[in-house]
Amino acid sequence: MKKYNHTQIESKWQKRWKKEKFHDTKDVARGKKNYYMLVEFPYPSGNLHIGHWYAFSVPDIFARYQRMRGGNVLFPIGFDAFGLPAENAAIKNKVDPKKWTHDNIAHMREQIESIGASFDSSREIITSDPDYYKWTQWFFLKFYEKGLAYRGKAVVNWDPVDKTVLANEQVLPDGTAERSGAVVEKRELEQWFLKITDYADRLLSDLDALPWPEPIKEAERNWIGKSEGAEIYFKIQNSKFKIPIFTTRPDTLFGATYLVLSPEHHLISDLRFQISNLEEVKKYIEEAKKKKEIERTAADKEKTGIELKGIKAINPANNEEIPVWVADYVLGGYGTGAIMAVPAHDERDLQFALKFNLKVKAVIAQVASREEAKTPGLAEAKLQSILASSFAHVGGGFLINSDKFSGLTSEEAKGKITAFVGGKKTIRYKLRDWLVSRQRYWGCPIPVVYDPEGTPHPVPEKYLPWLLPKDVDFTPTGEPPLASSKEFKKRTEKIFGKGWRPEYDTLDTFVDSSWYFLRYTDPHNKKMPASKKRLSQWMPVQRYSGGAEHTTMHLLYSRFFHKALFDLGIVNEAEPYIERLNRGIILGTDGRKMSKRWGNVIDPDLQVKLVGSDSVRLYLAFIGPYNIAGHYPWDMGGVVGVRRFLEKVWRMQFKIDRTYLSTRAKTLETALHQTIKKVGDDIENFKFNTAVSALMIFVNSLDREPTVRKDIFVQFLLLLAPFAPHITEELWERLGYHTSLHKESWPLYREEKTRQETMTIVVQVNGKVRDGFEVLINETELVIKERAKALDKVLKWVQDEAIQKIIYVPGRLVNIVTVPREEK
Ligand code: ANZ
Repeated sequence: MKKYNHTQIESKWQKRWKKEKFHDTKDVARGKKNYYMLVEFPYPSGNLHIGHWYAFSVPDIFARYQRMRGGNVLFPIGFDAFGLPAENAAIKNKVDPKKWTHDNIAHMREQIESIGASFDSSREIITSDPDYYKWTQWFFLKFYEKGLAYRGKAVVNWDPVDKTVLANEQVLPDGTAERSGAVVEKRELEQWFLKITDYADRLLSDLDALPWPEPIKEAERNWIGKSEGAEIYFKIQNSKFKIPIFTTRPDTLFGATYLVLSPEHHLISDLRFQISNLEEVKKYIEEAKKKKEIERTAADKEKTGIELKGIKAINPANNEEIPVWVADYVLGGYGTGAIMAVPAHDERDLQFALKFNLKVKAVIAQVASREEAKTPGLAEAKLQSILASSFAHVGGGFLINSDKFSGLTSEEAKGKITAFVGGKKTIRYKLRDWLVSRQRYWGCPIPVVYDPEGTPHPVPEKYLPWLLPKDVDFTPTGEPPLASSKEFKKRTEKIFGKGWRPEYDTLDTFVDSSWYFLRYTDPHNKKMPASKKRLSQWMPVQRYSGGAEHTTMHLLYSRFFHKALFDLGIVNEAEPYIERLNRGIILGTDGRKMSKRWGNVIDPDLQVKLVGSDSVRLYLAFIGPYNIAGHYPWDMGGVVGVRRFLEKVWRMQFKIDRTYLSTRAKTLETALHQTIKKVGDDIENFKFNTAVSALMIFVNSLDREPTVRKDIFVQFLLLLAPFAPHITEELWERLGYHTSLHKESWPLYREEKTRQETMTIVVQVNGKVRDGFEVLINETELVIKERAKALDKVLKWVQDEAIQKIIYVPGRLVNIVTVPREEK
C-alpha cells in the first residue's frame, strides 16, 4: 500500500483492538497508578453528532497519553438512557421505548467504535437497565430513610403539550418549555423532592478547595445564591398577625416606608375580613398568577400592585404606621414572600413608590465621615438627589435619618438594628430543593407504594429492582402513564395488600446520572452499587470533561448526591471530581450553531468516510483550545490541512534512513526534544491545538530532509499516537514492531537537548583572523562555511583571490585558503 488508505487501516485496527479486548481496564495493574478520566455519557438519541465526537475523541487523546505515561487509566462510556425522546417515539410511532432505546444504543456503539477511542466497553452501563436502576432506587430509599427524600406540595411548571411537570431549568426565559415549546402553566401537585438545600452550604464552601476553573465555580456559586440577611417582623395594626420579611439590608430599616406581600402570601387570606378592597385585590392576584416569574421580576418591567386597604403595619424601628401592598415583583418562593420596601435604596422599590406616590425616605449617604453623616439637612439633600435622578442609592455608606444609629456604617448597623428590633440573622439560598418526580413512563420507577389511606411507604429492598411495567398506555391523558398498568397495580396489591397502589411517577433522569461514574468502577456488582474497595481504587474522578451547559444542574446534583452518600458511609470522599473542564461547541462552517434549519450540520460519519477517523480526531484537537469553552466553526480547509499532514507522515516511511547518518541529525534531535516537551505539556493542560501545531512543525522539518533517521521518526510516531491511533499503529507495524505502539512509554526529553545553544566561529583568511559570528550549536557545516564566506570583512580579503579550499574545525573556526587569481 503506497497510498494512505485510511479506510483499510482504520477498520483493520478497530477490529483487532476489539478482538483483543485491547482497552479493557484492570482494577489493579502492577507498577501503575490508577487514573480515572471521565467524559459525560451520551443520551442514546440514535445518532452520534460532531459534538459527541468532540466530547469523546479529544479527551481520548488525554487518556491515551496518561497510559503512555504509565497510568492505569479508566476511561469508560455508557448511556444515559431514560428520558422523554424514547417515550415520544412510543407515542408517535407506537414503538416500545425499551426497544427504541436499545436499537439506538446498538447503532451508537458502532459509531463510537469508529472514533477509535480507547473506551473500556466491558464496563458500559445503561441507566435504563434494571441492574442499574435497581441501585438508583436503592439510593432513593437510603435518602428517604435519612429524610433527604420527601413528598411535598409544590407549585410546579406544567407543560400542557407534553403533559408533564418541568424543572425550572427546562423552562426558557420566555416562559415556554425547552422541549415542546408550549407556554408553561403553573399547577400545584404532590411531588417528590430531594433535599439538596440541606447541602447548600457545603456545596458552596467545598468549591473553594477544588482546582476547577474560576468561571465554573462562580457559576455554581451564583446558582446556589447564598444571601446573608435578616428576618424582621412587622406587626399588623389591630390584629394578632406579624409579617416576617427577609432583607439583606437591615441597615435601611428606618427607610422602610411600606411593606409588599407577594400575591401568593397566605396573610392576604388570613386578613381577608379586614381588607376593605378584597374583590379588587383578588382580581389582581388572579392576573399576577398568569405571569411568569421572569416577567414579574425584570427590572425594566412596569411595576404593578394594589394596596391592602384597611391594613397598616408598624415599622419596628420607629413605630411609624406604614401601608401594606401586594405586588407581583415580590415572589412567593423566595425569602419569606414579603419585603420591607426601602424606595430610597432599592431600585424596584423606588420605581414602585414613584408610580404609586409612596413615601421615600433616605437613610444612607456616602459621605466622608461619621461627623459628616450628622450634618443637618443632609437627609433632605440626599432625598432630593434621589428623586431628581430617579435612581436609588443602592450601595452602603453611613446611616442618616436613623435615630441613634445615625453615623454608623451600613456594615456596623446591620447587626445592631436587627438586634434592636428583635429580628434574627438568617441565611437564604436561591437554590431550591430538587424536584425529582416526573409524570412520565420512561424513567426509573420511584420505589414507593401507598396504603389505602394514601400514606406513602418505601418498597422494601428485597423487591428491588422495582420494575417498570410493560403494559402501559402511552397516550397522554394528564394522568401518569404508569397509572394505566394493570400489572403494576396487581403486583403492588399482591405484595402489600388490597387497596394499595404504587407510585406512578418516575425519577428525573438527572437522578440516574448523579452516580453513574461510581458504577463504572464496579459495573457488574450484584450486591452493591459499587464496592468500597473498587471505589477506593478509582475514586475520586481525576479529570471530568463535559459540556458547559452542565455546570449548574448535573454537576451540582451529582456533587450533592456524592456528599449525601459520603454522609451515609457509602463513598469515601466528599467530592466526586478533582478537576473539571468544560469544552466548547463546534459550530457550522457558517459560524452558526449546527441545525437542520440552517443546513450546516456536519455529519461525522461522512467526514470519517472522506478523510478518516484519525483526520477528524486530529482536526477536532486542532480546532481550538479545549481547556476553555469557546465556539469553533468547522472549517473544511482545516480538515484538508490535517489530512495532508497525515499523508506527509505516511510518506515518511519511504525515506527512513536506517543507518542513522542523516546530515542534519543534530538539529532534528533538538527539534524532537523540544516537540516532546511541548506536546506533553500541552496535552497535560488540555491545549491539544497547540500540541498538534507543534507536531505539524516538526513534520515539516522532517519533510525538508532527504532522509529521516529511524529513531527520530519512531519517537515522533509515539507523540502522534494518542491523536491518530490508527495510522501510527499501522506505521509502527510496518517499521517491524510486533507489539502495539499504544503499549509503549511516552518518549522522554532531555532538558539540555531542548536548548538551542549557539557557538562562536572564528573566521580566518589564510590563517589570519579576520572576523567571527554566532551560529546554532547544531548548525551544519555547509551553512557555516557559506556564512563565513559572505562576511563583509572576509569578502574584502578574498574578492581579488580565488578560494582554494575552506577548512572547518567543528565548533571553532573556519579557515579560508586563497590563491592569487592568475595562478589558478
Ligand atoms: C430591603 C432592602 C433595602 C433590600 C435595600 C434591598 C436593598 P438577594 O440578595 O437576591 O437575596 N427580597 C426579599 N425577598 C424577596 C422576594 N420574595 N421577592 C422579591 N424580592 C425580595 O436579595 C434580597 C433582597 O431582595 C432583600 O433585601 C429584599 O429587598 C428583596 F436598600 O430588603 B431588600
